[in-house]
This record gives sequence, structure tokens and C-alpha cells, in this order.
Amino acid sequence: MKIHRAIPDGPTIRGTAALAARWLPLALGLVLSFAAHAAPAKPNLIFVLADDQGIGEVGCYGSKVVPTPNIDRLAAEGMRFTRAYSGSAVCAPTRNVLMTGLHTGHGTRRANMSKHGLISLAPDEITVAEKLKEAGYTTGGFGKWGLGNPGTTGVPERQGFDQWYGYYDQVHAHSFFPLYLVRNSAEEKLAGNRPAGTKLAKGVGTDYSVDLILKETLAFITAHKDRPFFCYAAWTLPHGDFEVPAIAPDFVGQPWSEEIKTHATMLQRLDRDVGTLMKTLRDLGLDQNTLVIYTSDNGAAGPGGATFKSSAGLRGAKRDLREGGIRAPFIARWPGKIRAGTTSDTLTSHVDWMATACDLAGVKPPKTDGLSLAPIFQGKPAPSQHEHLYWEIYEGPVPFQQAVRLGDWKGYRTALRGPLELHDLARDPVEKNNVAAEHPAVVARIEAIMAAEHVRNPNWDPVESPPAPGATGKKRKNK
Ligand SMILES: [Ca+2]
Repeated sequence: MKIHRAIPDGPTIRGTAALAARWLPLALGLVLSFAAHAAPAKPNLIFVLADDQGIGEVGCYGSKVVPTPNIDRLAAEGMRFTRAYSGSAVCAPTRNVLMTGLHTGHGTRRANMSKHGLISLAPDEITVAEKLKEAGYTTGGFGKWGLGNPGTTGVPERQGFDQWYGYYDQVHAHSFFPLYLVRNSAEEKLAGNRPAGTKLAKGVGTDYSVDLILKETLAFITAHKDRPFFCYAAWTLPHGDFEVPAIAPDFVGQPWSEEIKTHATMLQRLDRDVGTLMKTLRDLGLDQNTLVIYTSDNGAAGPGGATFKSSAGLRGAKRDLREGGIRAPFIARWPGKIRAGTTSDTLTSHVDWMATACDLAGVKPPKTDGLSLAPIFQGKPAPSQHEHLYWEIYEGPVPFQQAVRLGDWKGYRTALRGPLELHDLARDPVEKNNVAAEHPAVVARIEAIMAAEHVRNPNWDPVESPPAPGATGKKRKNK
């Protein structure tokens, strides 16, 4: 090798040995550095998705009631996004957005239920797990899937996941002491739990699903520590039912209902599990080359909403395309790549995960509505940023909602030909003052965006026109 020629011929064996001792480590270092340059190690990707955690339930986003020191530490060691959104205002569509990189005007799952029942991912839908497998990643999911029950084309092991442990069905996921959990489509009975009442798959007992799912998450990371892996930690806290093994000592004496104490305990356990995950990464020596994302699938829904200020003062909560339903905590930690303690006001939503993951893994993303956050993580100017974000949903406080964020503007309507409400979020973050009449050009622009982004899907019927004034017809339900 060339480097050896740099070593002069030594006059003595002792001299040669001394020279070798001096040069060999350098040579080895250069070889390793060339190798590293030629093929940079792909980062491990861990995506933690909390379930129904409102942005106001996270300390670094302003929560004061239930401390979240471990999640806050992620932000202190990474980047906290201040204008981040969920893919949808409920579970299944958000997961569809995350997995496919398509927003809810293009995706196949636009509400939890459709007029044709549960909609599973189709065989030809490309998921982020499939793309990461193509890039050489091992893929595992832990927690709630919600995009296809066993026997359908939508099961995770037919959608790019090497393994899945937890719940496939989102109603099954309501129980934290279920009679069974599912591993790669097969039911595994939980011996510590027994049926409770008449509810199917509902139980009471000692096998708390959260602990079992965390254990499997950590086992996957440990087993695959030597190769790039994608760990989708679709954990189920703090979603209801509200069940814990015991109220946490911190909340026992609070003047709250048992349900609120339970909700607080679930938030505390979620934060503790994040701490356990990070400790495992450090113990395995993985935390330098691992990107950890922390976010939540939709706005808050728990009984502590008013006590905890779960929506951080924003309007609405889960199921609502108002800010409280879709504004999400979004934290990215990747030491050495993401500067610690930074914030970003980049407009982003879960729709960006596909493009981001593909960018980091070095594979071309499929057709997506998202953009890669990788340049933002690294403090570089992004080649392009979202001009707008789009959502539609077929459940919630009204049968149909559409929303657009365009810069600081937020447009919202409840029928395709209904009037658009316009809010300037910079001045009116709580969406109280409809300024549509003062900004007809912005209204027209947002209406054009809504018309372009909404592509009809046979499983859901949007509301075409608003009810006539004074009409008292009963509300259409999609669920
Ligand atoms: Ca949810």
C-alpha cells in the first residue's frame, strides 16, 4: 500500500519496529477513515409515537402539571420543532400517513372507520418499513399497528416489518390488561390476565401490556445493535382505557378523580419508558449513531385535559382539525448530527417521515407528499420547504373537516362547498377570530389548495354543502 512507502527503510530491526509502531496506527486510522468515507454507517432510526398525548402534556412544550424529564432531555440534547403537526387528528389515519408519506387527501385511511368498515393497507402500498428494508435495515414494530388485522393484506409483516409485537386492532389496543397480544399475526395469551365482564379481549390482571411492549422494544434493539435497524415504537400510552397497575405515588394525594390520577400515571410511565429506552441505547453504545424521534399521533383525549391543559391552550383536541387536535410535540435527537438544545420552526408533519427516513437510509422515496427533514436536522438550508400542509378527516365534532396551514394562515371548513374560516395563527393561535372577510385572496388560495389536495376515495364521502341555515337534520355519523 502507498502508505507503506512512506516508511523509510530502517537501519535496524529495532528501528523498523519503532517506526512500525509509530506509523501502523496512523495507516490503520487512514484505512478506516477511507472506509468510513466510502460507506458512512447508516443511522439506526427509532420513531417513538405516543398515543393521544397532547402537546400540552409535554414539559418542554409548556406542561406544568405532570413532569416529563426524560422527554425534555431528548429536546435538550436534540432539536425541538415548534410548528410540527400530526398526520391526522385520530390514530389510524396518522399511522397511514407515517407509513406511506401520503397526506389524508391521498391516503387510503382517512378516519378510523370507513363506510366499508376497517380499511387495511393494500399490497401495492409502499411503506417506510419496506423502503428501509430495501436499504438494508432490520425493521421491528412494537405497540399499536392499526392498519390491518391478522389475515388481511395490511398486517405489518406483509408491509415491510420483520417483526411486530403488540396490537394489530386498535380497539383491542384500548385494553392495557388484554387477554392476549399479537406477535407476527399470532395471538400470545397473557397468563396473568383474565376476562373482565363481557367485553371481548378486555381483561384485568397483572400483565400490563405497556411493560411487555417496552421489553420487546428493548430486546429488538439489543438483538440488532450491530446493524442498522428501524424501530417503530408505536407505544399506547396515554390512550384510554385508563388503566394502570397502581396510581403513581406522586399523584395519590392529588385532589383529582381516580381517572385523572390514572391519566397522570400513564403520562409519567410514558416518560419513564422513554428514559429506559435512552438508557438502553447508552448502555449498548448506540446513542451516537441513532436518530430518535419523539412525537404523538394526535391531540389529547384523556380525562386530565382541563387539569393538565393538555392542548396547551389551543382550540380543540383529538378528532378536531383545529390546532389542539393536530399540533404535535416533535423532537429529534442525534448526537453529533443534530446540535443539542436547538429549536426549528420548520413547518412539518408526520407526512415528512417517509422522505426523511429514505434520505437518511440512502434510498429513493416513493411518490410522497412529504419532504426530508435531514438537512434541517443538520442545520443546513433545506432545498425546499412546505408552502402548505393539508388534512381532511371524516369523524370528529362534525362529520367532515378540511384544514390547511399556509405560512401563518390556517384555513378550516366542514363542507367542500362550505365557507372557509380563516385564522392568522401568528396573532390568533387559538383560532378565535375568523378573518376570512378581510383576506379574500388568501381564502381563494386556500380553497384552491383544498380542491387540489383532496382526491376522492370510495371509502369516504365528504360533506358537499353545509346544511341550510336553521336545518335541524341529524348529524351524519361515520362510525
Ligand atoms: Ca391516538
